[in-house]
Amino acid sequence: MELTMRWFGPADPVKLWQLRQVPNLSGVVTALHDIVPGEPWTSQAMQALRSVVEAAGLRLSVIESIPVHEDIKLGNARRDERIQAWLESLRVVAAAGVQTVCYNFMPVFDWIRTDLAHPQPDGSTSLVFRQAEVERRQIGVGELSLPGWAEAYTPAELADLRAAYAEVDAAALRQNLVYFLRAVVPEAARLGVKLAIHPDDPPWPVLGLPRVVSTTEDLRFILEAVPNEHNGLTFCLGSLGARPDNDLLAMVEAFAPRIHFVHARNVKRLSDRDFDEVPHVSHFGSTNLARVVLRLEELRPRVPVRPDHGRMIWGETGRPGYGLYDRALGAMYLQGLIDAMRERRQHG
Ligand code: DNO
Repeated sequence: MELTMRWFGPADPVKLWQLRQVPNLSGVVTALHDIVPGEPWTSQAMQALRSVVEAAGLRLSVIESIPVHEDIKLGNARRDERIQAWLESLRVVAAAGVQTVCYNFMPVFDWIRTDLAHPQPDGSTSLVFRQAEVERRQIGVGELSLPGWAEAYTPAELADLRAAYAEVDAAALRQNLVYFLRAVVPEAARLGVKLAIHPDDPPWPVLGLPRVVSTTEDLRFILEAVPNEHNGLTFCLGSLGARPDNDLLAMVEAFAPRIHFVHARNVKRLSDRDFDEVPHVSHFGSTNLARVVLRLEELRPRVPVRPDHGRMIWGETGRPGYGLYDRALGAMYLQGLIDAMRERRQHG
């Protein structure tokens, strides 16, 4: 697989020159983070992003994400207009030579954690999720704050959105996803861009909001609803692996041709609905990460993979989950697995 890392643009405390020094890292995963969801991206901004990445000696491999506006997920009167804007962004991304686009279809909140700096026995901190905690807390400003969404809405907007979702159950959300896919996949195919939906994180309904990208059945439904290879998956081991009934190896076997992007990270499940993020190294987590990555390398040798969330180690401070050090360790673990598989392939 192509080794990549995520970069949050010029405001990211982790710099491109630092990523460039991670051995064998070739690709960058990024987005136009300054453009508000729903606004079409401009080719000028996109080309500028590409130039910055290339000037650092790296390749712009994946866009993560073009945000899907809530009007699309809600399926309301403005969805067609929002879809047109999304397609406009997609065309701009394709024109910059990017062939893989990650997106998600989680209502209101993207990934959710209850603690972004939970102390671990070795003195590091990591992101953790406790179901009881999320249910106990009132969501509002300053609560469950997360990089990405906490600042995205005012409390009034949040209340409106949650009220709008009261009308949208899982079946409706699924239909809205199919509507979106039918509108965007043909254009993605024409542009030669692989779309890769990111699974729900965590992969179950949270805060009374439906989620429809969580299980094997969900993924199968999505892939079959629009049977085109440009309608594909981001295989996020950490998201899917938080759920004990998700058999990741079986999912890889079932969906390999449609897996266009891989997020590798490890979680330790403490119960059916509680987990800690742990080092990438296989035996720390509840998933046999090494086995899944080896199989992915075997079946999908060309797709981009990135180490996902890291812990905070060695005194680093920064964006929770996205410091440099532990993600670089994760990158090297992945590189080791990829090399092992290549050796095996070439020399038996
Ligand atoms: C979290 C990420 C997600 C992901 C989006 C994709 O760290 O994996 O925020 O980027 O869900 O749309």
